Amino acid sequence: MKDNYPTRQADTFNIIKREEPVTRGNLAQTIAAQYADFYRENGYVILKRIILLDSVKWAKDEADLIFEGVIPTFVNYEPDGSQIRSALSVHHFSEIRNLLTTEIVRLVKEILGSDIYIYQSRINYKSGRQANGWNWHSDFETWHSKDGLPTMRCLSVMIPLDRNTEENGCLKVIPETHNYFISCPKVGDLDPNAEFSEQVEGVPSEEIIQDAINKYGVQSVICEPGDIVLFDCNLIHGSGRNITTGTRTNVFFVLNSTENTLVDPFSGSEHRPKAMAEFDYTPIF
Ligand code: 6CS
Ligand code: FE
Repeated sequence: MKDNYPTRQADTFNIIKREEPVTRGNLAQTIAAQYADFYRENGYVILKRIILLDSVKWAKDEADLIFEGVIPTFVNYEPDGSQIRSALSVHHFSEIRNLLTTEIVRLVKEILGSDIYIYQSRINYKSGRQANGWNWHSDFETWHSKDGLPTMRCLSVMIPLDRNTEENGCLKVIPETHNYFISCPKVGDLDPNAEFSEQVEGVPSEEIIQDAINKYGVQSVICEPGDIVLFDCNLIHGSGRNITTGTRTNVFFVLNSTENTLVDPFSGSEHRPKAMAEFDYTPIF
């Protein structure tokens, strides 16, 4: 398959214009026009009070059991190994899965204009003071090069189980950056787990990030239980450390179009573990 977004192959940065549309379906039926426009223009949107607080509470209890190791799943550790950073394949657990309501699925199907399946599900814990942040990156840059995700017909639904604040390291986004692909240099063959816990490859240069910030600014995605955040797979995002003593637990469902299933990784490496990029393309409803 032709590679429209080559990355991690040369030793330079390169900016490529996005080819595919950000939204496809008739969103007017599922979401107020101003939210649809905001998402298309900025690459993300916060939808307030979408999920019942009871559902969030039950999911948080389940997330705690996963963090404590009572419920086993594929986990990824902080770079210093001190604690769990992310738990993956969490859509197999009922209370977590229940967060992804039929209304959310219907909305995402409308945005992507097709059936969808779960590409990746995870909980990012950022539990207390040892928790590190994330460097600026586009998820699509990793997923395209490492997993063989062909196009940008994919997005993340973030569901906060705790209030997300500046102090505990809320998600930060650079609006409008979803419209350009930033091709990054090759760094080396990193272990997928190491790469998952600390984005080293696929990080745009400081100059490119500074230019984007000068143009579009940085938005802090302050949100709370009950809300959801949708963000495009190519939006540049990152986050800071958690400097509080509390937790900042967020669930992510990465939803991909069934018309955008995986091919061989474009950077030529082996596929990552399936918990990072599922091969089960069964549509969800
Ligand atoms: O590599 C991944 O798939 C994950 N890593 C980061 C830093 N962001 C999103 C994604 O789930
Ligand atoms: Fe990310």
